[in-house]
Amino acid sequence: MSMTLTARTTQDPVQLIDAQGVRLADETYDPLVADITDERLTSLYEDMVLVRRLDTEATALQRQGELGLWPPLLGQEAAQVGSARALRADDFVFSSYRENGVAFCRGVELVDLARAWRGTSASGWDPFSVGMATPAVIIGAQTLHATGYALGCARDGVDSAAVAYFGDGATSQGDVNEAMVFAASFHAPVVFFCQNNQWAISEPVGLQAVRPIADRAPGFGIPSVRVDGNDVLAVAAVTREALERARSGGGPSFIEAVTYRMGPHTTSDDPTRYVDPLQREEWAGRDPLARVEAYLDLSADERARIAARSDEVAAEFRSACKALVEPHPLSLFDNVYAEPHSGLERQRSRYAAYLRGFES
Ligand SMILES: Cc1ncc(C[n+]2csc(CCOP(=O)(O)OP(=O)(O)O)c2C)c(N)n1
Ligand SMILES: [Mg+2]
Repeated sequence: MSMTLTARTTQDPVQLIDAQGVRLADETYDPLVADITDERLTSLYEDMVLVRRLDTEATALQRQGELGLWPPLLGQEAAQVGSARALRADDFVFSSYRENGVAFCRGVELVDLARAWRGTSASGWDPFSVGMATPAVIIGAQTLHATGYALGCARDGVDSAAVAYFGDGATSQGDVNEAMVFAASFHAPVVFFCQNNQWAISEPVGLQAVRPIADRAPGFGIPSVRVDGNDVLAVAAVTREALERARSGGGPSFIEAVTYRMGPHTTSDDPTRYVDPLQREEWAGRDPLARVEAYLDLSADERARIAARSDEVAAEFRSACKALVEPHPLSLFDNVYAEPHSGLERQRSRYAAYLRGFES
């Protein structure tokens, strides 16, 4: 497993394993991943295989009418696993709907993930048990939550960090820009982790960003880095660097993980109407799993063990999903306020009367 020295400009994404599986030496980032031996890289690879299998199963479950919706993360496994595995348990993640691979790494129970996307709970899981808030569907809102949480960490005097995950499209949203202003002004220990998957639904990134997205952050006073988002090792390295900055009082960082959304925006989308198949094919050649497979050259036994484990995860997810009990419609009104609320009570009783109209 040879190393080739790479020369990098500020525009070039950080890359430690290229698309062919060649390990590239990098004097800045190699020390940050010196402890990631082949054994630990195999573990990251296993995570990516499991996450991909889970994603495929979830997409199939939606097609079979078992999930209400699923936002596939096919192609973005390295960005999610590499960053999530760089976190400590006491760090806190604020994500969008796309980060189901991050949720898996944080230890969100499969049944909780299923209930969020089957729509049998108003939320999904207890955020404090896994250090990850439930997904934000309001584009970019979670960057403000992360910044506020990070300021809380600083005031508590702990060295935990908050990480906000969001997409390329979200960087044009006001919330994200406001979050960066606050984070920079108050040195919040927050990492802005942008997965540039080249699309905001059907809008290509070039329509809203004439320069690399990472270039926006320095204008707010936030250091930024572009990383090959399909290179799990490089993603781990830049995330560790950003976390270290946050922990040591260096304030916020911005990471642009350059990747590609290989599937639809969600299961409600038909990307064949706007994706150029040649572009997709080009990105297929940069697959995040294939390059680690080429680099590690795993034995057939090891591959079989990982494949079997991934089938177990998929089966567990499927059975947990199908066993979920449909909630009573009136449960929608539970847990909205901690104390009785007359306006809500009025709505509840009207809705109860409406439901009674269906009783024969
Ligand atoms: C405030 C807000 N505006 C619009 C939408 C509709 N919407 C849902 S996903 C999406 C595109 C987001 O793209 P990006 O930030 O790149 O994330 P990706 O889906 O690619 O992961 C939009 C506009 C929304 N959910 N919230
Ligand atoms: Mg996007």
